[in-house]
Amino acid sequence: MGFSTDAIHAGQIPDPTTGAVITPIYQTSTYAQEELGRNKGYEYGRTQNLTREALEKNIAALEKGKYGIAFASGLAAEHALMSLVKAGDHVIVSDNVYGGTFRLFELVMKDYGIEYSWVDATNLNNIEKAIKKNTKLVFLETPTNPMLVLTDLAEASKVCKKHNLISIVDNTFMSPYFQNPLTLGIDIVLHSSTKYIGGHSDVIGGIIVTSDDNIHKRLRYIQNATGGVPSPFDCWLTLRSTKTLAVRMERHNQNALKIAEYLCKSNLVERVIYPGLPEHPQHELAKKQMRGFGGMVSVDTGDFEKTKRLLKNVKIFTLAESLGGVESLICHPYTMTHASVPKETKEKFGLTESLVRLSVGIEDVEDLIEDIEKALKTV
Ligand code: P1T
Repeated sequence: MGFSTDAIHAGQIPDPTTGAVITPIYQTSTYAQEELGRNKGYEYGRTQNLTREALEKNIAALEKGKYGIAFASGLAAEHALMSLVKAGDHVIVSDNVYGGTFRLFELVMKDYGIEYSWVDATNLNNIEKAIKKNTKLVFLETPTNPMLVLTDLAEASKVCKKHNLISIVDNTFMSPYFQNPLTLGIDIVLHSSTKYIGGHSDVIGGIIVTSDDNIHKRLRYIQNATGGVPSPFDCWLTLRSTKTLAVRMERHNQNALKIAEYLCKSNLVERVIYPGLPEHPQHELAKKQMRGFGGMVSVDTGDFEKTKRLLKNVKIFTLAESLGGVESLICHPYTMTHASVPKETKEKFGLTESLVRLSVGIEDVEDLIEDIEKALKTV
């Protein structure tokens, strides 16, 4: 099936009781059991929920995987992934990931005895060099938040397979519409479904997709045992959103490219980062492993005062955390999304105080460009 057909139909069957075309919100914490030891396969809401199952099947299909496992947030999903390792194990992570991922790994999981190495994964030799006897997982984010740096996933998966390591990709920025890491040999895909998958800035969620039976079995067990599950209503909202993912992503992509091109020509900023620009150092890799370039554009004005003016004076772009919604957002990663990351680490990969991250929405692009231009020109 094509992407949009799957997005609209996969995992969704008319309701067995009424024939309702849209999967209902099974808002129940428990299920009546016919007699001791006999039930309809549903015992307790944390363990099984039909709205959640529909969402899991739907996103698994979009990511070309066998199994989806939904969580209450992207970070709850990442936390569950860390249950695949135990004290004394080592995890390799691409540097410059979402600040909350850094915080979870470095400032929480490390205290449980898990060891992390942060590597520049644009060069796969760095992954190979970081491998130790106790390495179990490789966690990659591509393109990264907010520097939009890429890792070659086909090559990275080869390195992981050669050393018997489980590979994980945070695919939040591309959504399943533009990138499918499992088809490039990656074992596990993770999304903050709060972002493009949810698409309307009204729901927090996370989802993991894999085709590996053993990994699925373990994560399904962890989902129930640790309990970070999404509510039936949140699953329903997310399912409603995936139906339009393809059309939204096309428009995000078109708008972001136009804004990136405009900013490149404008002389109002110092640096524009967008994988769809031929100037992006990994533009060829982006074309190879992605089907589009997404809606995220990072811009360095070169001057913190100018950045503050831009953040303050935009009218259509809203100054806020998060991304991937239909409405355009603007953010200051240095003090917002990446506040937990030490100053030196941020500056090492170019995340300066004057950097601004745009989550380009699906409004009329002329209005968005005018909004940025006016704000940049304000003295
Ligand atoms: O917010 P949550 O649903 O828990 O997802 C965490 C997360 C994971 N991975 C990536 C790449 C992310 O960008 C995020 C969340 N990011 C933001 C809130 C942000 O503004 O960047």
